[in-house]
Amino acid sequence: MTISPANQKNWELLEQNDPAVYNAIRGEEKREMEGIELIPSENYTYPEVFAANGSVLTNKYAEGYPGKRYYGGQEFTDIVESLAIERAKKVFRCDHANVQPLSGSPMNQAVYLAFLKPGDTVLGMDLSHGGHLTHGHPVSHMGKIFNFVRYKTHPEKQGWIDPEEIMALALEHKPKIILCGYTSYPRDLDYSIFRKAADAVGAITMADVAHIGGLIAGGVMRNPFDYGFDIVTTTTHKSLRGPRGGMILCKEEFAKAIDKSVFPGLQGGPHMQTIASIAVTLEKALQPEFKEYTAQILKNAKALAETLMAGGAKLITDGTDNHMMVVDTTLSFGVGGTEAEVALDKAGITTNKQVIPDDPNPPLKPSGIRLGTPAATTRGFKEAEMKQIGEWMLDALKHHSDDAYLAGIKVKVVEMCLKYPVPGVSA
Ligand code: DSN
Repeated sequence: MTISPANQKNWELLEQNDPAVYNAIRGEEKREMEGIELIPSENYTYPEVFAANGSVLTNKYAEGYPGKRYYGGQEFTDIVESLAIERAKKVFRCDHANVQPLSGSPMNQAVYLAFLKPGDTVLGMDLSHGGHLTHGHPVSHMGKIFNFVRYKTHPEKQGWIDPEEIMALALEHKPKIILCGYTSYPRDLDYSIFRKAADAVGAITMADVAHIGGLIAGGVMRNPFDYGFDIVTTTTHKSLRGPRGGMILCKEEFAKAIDKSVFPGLQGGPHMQTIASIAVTLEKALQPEFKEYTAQILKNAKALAETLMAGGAKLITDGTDNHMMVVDTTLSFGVGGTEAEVALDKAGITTNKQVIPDDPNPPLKPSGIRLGTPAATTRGFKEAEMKQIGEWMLDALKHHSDDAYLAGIKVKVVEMCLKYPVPGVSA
């Protein structure tokens, strides 16, 4: 990565004046360079995003929207936000884009608050079956303000969504919003099921595609707008590879209410350094290489899933259509999700513990782990490396309490990782 003299000086100042923070950042760089990142919601962003995200735009307040701001000095902030909006509309083929949500939770909250009154009903996916906290989990504020009815995956169909249940729940509860999307569901969605249920009860359709936003942008997974969806939300840092942020994309008829809900309804000044970074990310997503990248994410996920299943791992739904796998480590290897996460960490492979559908165990001690391939693919790993990683994982899970054995795997992991630079980080 080329570092400008001023930028280099900034790092020197940080090292001198706050060595504790400086060293923690350097430690994280080393961790990212030496380990295999399999948390499905994480990625390595672009060098250009590091530049935009660490730029002077962090100094600027820009409440409002391009051409209609509450502070002066907006000639450059208007340029970056307009670019981000136009590129988002092109990438996702939609009428309108709001690029100001600070991240995933506020983006979903802004949609609910735009269209619902307290007590109104939303139909969304249960967290333990693949949904997200903001999809109405009782511990979330949204779950307390609105009446969320939560669908689960089919108990006899290996964790697959049950179309009949969606329609039956819609007819019974008459939600104002029908929400689909997930954080731990390893399949694509048939959006027409949700559209049909919404049409039957006059609901708004909303898809939270945070995990698969990049895969939709690359054209390798279905786009909810092709199925008549009204609103799509996505974070920008997962499969899209951008900075941490969120976007709300919608049909024209919802645009005004969405914009008003984000600002001034929910947020104040947008983070312009993030918005510039989102613009950079979306320009990348429009290039042919991005399509190849996203296709490789899916190939890598299949290669990893097949290796794990061949070695005795039970995957929820017995495979994957997207970038993600949920492994029942308890059933497969007699190892709980927490122990599996710790053992894999010791082997240099980062995953996260994960509840499985109808998990008998609590979220901090769940039955499985969740894996994904966006970060590994960014690094340049292909099917052969994924197969090797799968073998190491199987080995680590079978020797989960043997620290010396796990340390031996880590040596091989580090050796392989150092051959594949982390963009914007490795020299
Ligand atoms: N925390 C994200 C994930 O890991 O899926 C969702 O917000």
